[in-house]
This record gives sequence, C-alpha cells and structure tokens, in this order.
Amino acid sequence: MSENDHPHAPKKTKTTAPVSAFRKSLGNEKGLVNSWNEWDTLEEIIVGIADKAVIPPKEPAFEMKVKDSGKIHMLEGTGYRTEQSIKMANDQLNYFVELLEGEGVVVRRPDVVDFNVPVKTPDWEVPRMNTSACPRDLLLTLGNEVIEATMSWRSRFFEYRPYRGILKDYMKRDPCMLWTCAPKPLMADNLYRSDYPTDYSAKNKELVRNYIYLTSEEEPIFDAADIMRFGKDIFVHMGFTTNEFGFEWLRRHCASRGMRAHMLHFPDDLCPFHCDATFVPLRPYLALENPARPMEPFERRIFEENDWKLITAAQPNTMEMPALSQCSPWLCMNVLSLSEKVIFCEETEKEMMNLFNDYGFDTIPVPFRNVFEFGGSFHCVTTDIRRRGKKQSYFKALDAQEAAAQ
Ligand code: ABU
Repeated sequence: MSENDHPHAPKKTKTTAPVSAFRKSLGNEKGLVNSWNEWDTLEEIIVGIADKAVIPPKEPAFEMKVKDSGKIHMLEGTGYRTEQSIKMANDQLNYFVELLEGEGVVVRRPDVVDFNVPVKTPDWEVPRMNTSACPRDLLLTLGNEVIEATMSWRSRFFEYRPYRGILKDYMKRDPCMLWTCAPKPLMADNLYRSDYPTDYSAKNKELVRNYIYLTSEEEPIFDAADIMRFGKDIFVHMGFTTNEFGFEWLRRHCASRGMRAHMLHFPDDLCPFHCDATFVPLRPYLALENPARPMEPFERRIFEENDWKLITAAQPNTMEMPALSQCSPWLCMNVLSLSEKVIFCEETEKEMMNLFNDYGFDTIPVPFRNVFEFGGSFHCVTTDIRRRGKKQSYFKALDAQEAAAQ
C-alpha cells in the first residue's frame, strides 16, 4: 500500500485552495467572493428575507433604539411579527430581487430560521431572537473574505445561522474565499453600562460627545453595518453597536490584509447605531452625509485632504416611520449602488432621487417601506458578495504618509 492509499492519509478535496491561486487572490485576482467597496458594478448579492421574524425582546441596546425612534411600545412585543407584515415585506423584497436579477445580478437568500425561540448562554437568556432580513448587520465582505461580525445585541447572537448554508457553498466553490468569524462576545451584563441615561438628557449629550456609549469596552463588539468600505480603507462608525475594542480587532485584521481602518464619530447622534443612514459613499470621491448627524470635524478632514466631496442628504420624504420600525427616517439614505452610476432608492424619496440625479446618477425607484419594520432599507437588507473592481486606494494623502513612514 502506498502512503497515499493509507485510510488515514490526508485526502485531496476540491475545496483545497492551491497556494498559487491563494497568492493570486491576495494580489486581487477576482474570485467568486470579491467586493472592496460600496459602488463598483454589482454581480452577486445576498438579500434578506422576512420569514419568521419577531419583534426583538427587551434588552439594553434595543431599549435605547426604540426610545430614540419614539417606538417605546415595541418593548411590549411578544413574538412573531404579523403574518400580514411578513408577507408585505417579503413581497417588496422579492420584487427588489426581481429587479436585481433583471440587471444580471446573482441573488442568494438566507435559509428560513425560526426566530421565535429562546436563547440561553451561561451568561444570559432572552425569550426570542430577531430576523434574517438584514444580512448587512452581520456579514462584512472585504475583498475575497466574508467576516461574521461579533454582533452587539443578545437577540442577534445567533444571527449567523440562516447564512451558514450560503457561506459553506462559497467556501466550497471559491478556493480563494476566506471565511472569518470575529470573536464571539460573552455579552454578559458588564458589556452594557447599567447607569447609562436613557432619557436623551444633557447627560446623554455629554457622554456621546466624549465617545462614551451604552456598550462598554469589556470585550470587542461590532456590527458589520457600522463599516463602510472604500477599497484599501474602511471607515468604522463608533457607537452603541461598535466599541473601540471591536475597532481594534478590525484595525489589526485589516492591517494583516494590507488595509487601513479609521474611526468615525457623529457626536450629535444620541443613539449612534450603524453607519448606513449616517454616512454613505456613492462613487470614488463622492459620499453622502446626514445633515442631522455631522461628522467630527477632525475626521472630516481626512476626506477633504483626499479630494472627497461630501454632499448633504435631502430631508426624508416623511418623518413618520411604520409603527413597528425602530429605524429613523434617515433610512432615505440607506441606498444600494448597482454601480457607480446607478442607485436603488425608496420610491417615495423624491428629493433624494433629485439630489442623486443632480450629481449624474440614474436612480431605480423601488417600493420598500413595508420592509422598514424589519430593520432597514436597501443597504441593510443586502450584503454584496461580488462587485467588478479590485482593491484600490482612494486616499492618496494616506498612501503618501504611509510611504514616508516606511
Ligand atoms: N440600520 C440602519 C438604521 C439606522 C437608523 O435608524 O438611523
């Protein structure tokens, strides 16, 4: 019997990446998983589903969010969202999928998972989970890598489950794909500051201005929706869902991949929660900012010094959000780029579409308000897996500083 025929000899499998292919992938050769920014031409994407979604249970960070959006009654939620609201959201999600497929984009959907089940770890217990409507909150694509975020709410601890089928498939089919799970937090009581004021008082303002948030620095946490990708650079929105420890994990991870990570703070936002209704890049050297949530001036400078133009979002069409949506009306900014020329927008957001048209974009209006109850709009309900371009730097001044430091 030769060494290779031995029953315990390592088997060659189709999923083993040849080293040469792996090296090529690091040199930006394009694989099945390949997305470096928010605007290159879209080729493959995950779109969430509303099935078996629940109203999340009461826990510190969710409580703060519903207070911010004036939806305190959501804390009385007991289980599944109504069959009718799930159907209405799924109808709009499915129509959006048809549009994407009509544009030649490959669309994947998560598995149906029942979220109305209690979750218990050695440290805590919650009566139910959340939804698989928002893959963006969990999955971060950095080039050929998909990172499962730590998450920050207990109800979202197991939110990776509906996506595991898709990720296993990518791993099998793309020998260059990297699949990374960021360290799972314990989410014990000491991750949430028990004395944090929740009345939006002067004290809240002072804390947020000093970058002290509801979540502590006990362990690294981040939601993937706090990250905006700009090629070689990522920008990380700091707040209740991402802490400095989480940023540090991302910074070191990015450095190991030849990338740079930068913090962003928006000190007028008293409930800082995800970047994608606050600061959204649209194409190279053009990004959208929220007039109600200005960026810290010293952080804004990095964009100005690198020739980025920041344009102010139009006011939302209405300040009224659906009764069971914890999101802010600034979901009008939560758009998805089909390419650096075309943007999907909610059909009622006429002012926002006019603004995009003024800057030379075509817009595709899509009815989407029935999805808002499930946690977001186009950016939230998607995770792009493949876009056409390569890793590139859009921050030449940072490149120069980096070169000078070497
Ligand atoms: N996940 C986006 C929600 C942001 C907001 O409510 O403003």
